[in-house]
Amino acid sequence: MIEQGAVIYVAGHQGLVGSAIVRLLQNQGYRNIVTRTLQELDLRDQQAVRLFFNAEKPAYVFLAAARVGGIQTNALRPAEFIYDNLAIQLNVLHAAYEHQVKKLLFLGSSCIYPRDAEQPIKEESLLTGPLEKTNEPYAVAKIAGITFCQSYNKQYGTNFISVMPTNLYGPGDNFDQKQGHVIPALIAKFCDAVKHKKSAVVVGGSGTAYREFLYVDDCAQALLFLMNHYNDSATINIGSGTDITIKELVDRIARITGFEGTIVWDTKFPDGTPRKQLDVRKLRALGWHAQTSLNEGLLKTVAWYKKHENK
Ligand code: GFB
Repeated sequence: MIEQGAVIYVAGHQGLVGSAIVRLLQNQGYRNIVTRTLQELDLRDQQAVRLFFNAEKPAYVFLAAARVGGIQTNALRPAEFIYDNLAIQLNVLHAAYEHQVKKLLFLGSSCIYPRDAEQPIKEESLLTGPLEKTNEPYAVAKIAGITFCQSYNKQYGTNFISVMPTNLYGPGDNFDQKQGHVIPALIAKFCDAVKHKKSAVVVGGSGTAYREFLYVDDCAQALLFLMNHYNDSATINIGSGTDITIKELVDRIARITGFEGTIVWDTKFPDGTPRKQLDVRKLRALGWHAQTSLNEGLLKTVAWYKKHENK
């Protein structure tokens, strides 16, 4: 278990997952939480990262810093996705080893699995088939991070665990209608349409793709649970265990935001991988399962967005 007075570094504390981890650690009474904004510490700068670890000497690290984005931003910025994610991982993981960090949790993503993996996707499916093209640079970077953790654990005896969450959403997400993932992008679109009394909302794809979603505060609970109870080099999935079609998701978000106009499907927009539901039996066997239903999570996220949208 993380000792109450331990120095805990949360890399990426202003992002969706990082901010949820900080909220949870604070609620649990941890007081020695170290964070740095991008302006204070660019994790792509190896020397700056080394100086930071030397100064702060964290015992535990949650590596939740990454360049992330929805399907379209992955397609538009492949070079930034692979460079930034590889650079961040290389610098933080190596510095954690050099500075004898007690334990590090590396955050991957469900998009690391083969596009046509058997559903629900088991951890063992990794590298058994071609990746989904729309987010291959990001997936390759994350797979490199997993191999990095496993290699350092083997050669140097580090304790770096690699966890693979499904699609996450919730307070603190990026609600940009173009750059965001599907749930925040749709919430922003529908709230905007209701606010400005628009008669139609354009949504992407065919609506036939399936996606699994996990509320980010549930994910933070799982991350702390694994930091305290999981010490194996093998990856472990984190998910809600259920998935729905994008069409069903669109209908739910329209209903929750009170939009009653027309929904227009932009079928030129990519559907991405047809399905990527995670097999979460390994995590459930350890004693953790998600608490927040999709409806409850969507209600909380829409309320949060309305309160913060013009901040
Ligand atoms: O979250 P998302 O953008 O990415 O979800 P992925 C895309 C799915 O939602 C596709 C549909 O099937 C889209 O056709 N969709 C419908 C929309 N309307 C919209 C919209 O307005 N915006 C967006 N973004 N999608 C991501 C990876 O894949 O999964 C990331 O790109 C990361 O790197 C994340 O791994 C977990 O779920 O397809």
